[in-house]
Amino acid sequence: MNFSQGINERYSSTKSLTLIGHRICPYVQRVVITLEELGLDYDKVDINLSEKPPWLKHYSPGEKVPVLTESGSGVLFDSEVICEYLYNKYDEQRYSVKSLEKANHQAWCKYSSEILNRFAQLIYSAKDNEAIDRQLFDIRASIQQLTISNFKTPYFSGDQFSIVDAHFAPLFRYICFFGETLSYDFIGPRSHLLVWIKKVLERNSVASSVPVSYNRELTDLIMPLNPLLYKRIRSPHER
Ligand SMILES: N[C@@H](CCC(=O)N[C@@H](CS)C(=O)NCC(=O)O)C(=O)O
Repeated sequence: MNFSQGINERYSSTKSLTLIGHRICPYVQRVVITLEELGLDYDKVDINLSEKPPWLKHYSPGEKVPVLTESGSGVLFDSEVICEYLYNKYDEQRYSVKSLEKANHQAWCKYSSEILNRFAQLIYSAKDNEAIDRQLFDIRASIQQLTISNFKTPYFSGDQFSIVDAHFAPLFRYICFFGETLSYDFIGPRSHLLVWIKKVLERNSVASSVPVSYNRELTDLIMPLNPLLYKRIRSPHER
């Protein structure tokens, strides 16, 4: 029995693709969006990250989600790698994309991960007001870099939604959530980035990649992890 059969049997999954994920994880969202965009049939199994199943370490050395299993093929971890694999295997248009453009896409996907990781640091590591402010400032600076970048609209490559949009989608969701709840302006007025963000967040695959109670679930997640950030989210003008 191979690894992927093992997971499929554990969760009585009948589909060829099974995504091991978490309800609101931004990295998992990227894979859900990609699977939806490519019209693939899959099962999603959400796990509790505070009580990780013991088998997770066999599939993902950092014991992180997402993990994707494909019966007959094997198991993959890491959202960037999983999305790249899926696009390369299942998107017919991807074959015509030139290698330089593919490499350029990968670089942008990596940049989106850098900013996403800063948001993770904000939630998990910035435990006093100074650290929170510094982290917000750094995130804003990385996003400002984006605003001067030469991407097209409405999506990153123009009219076609691409792997880069799938990578930025959860980041855009964070920008909206923290921008609104902390009354923090990450972008500034009149940026063409706003067009891109709006268009991506409106997309069906993106909107349906999180539960409708996403904002409350994210707030509940932050509460025990970072009580000060939680307080600032609840009362943004009180310090
Ligand atoms: N670089 C990884 C990051 C994945 C990641 O950090 N996932 C988080 C959930 S949002 C996780 O599994 N955390 C569990 C842990 O760190 O213990 C990816 O892109 O897939």
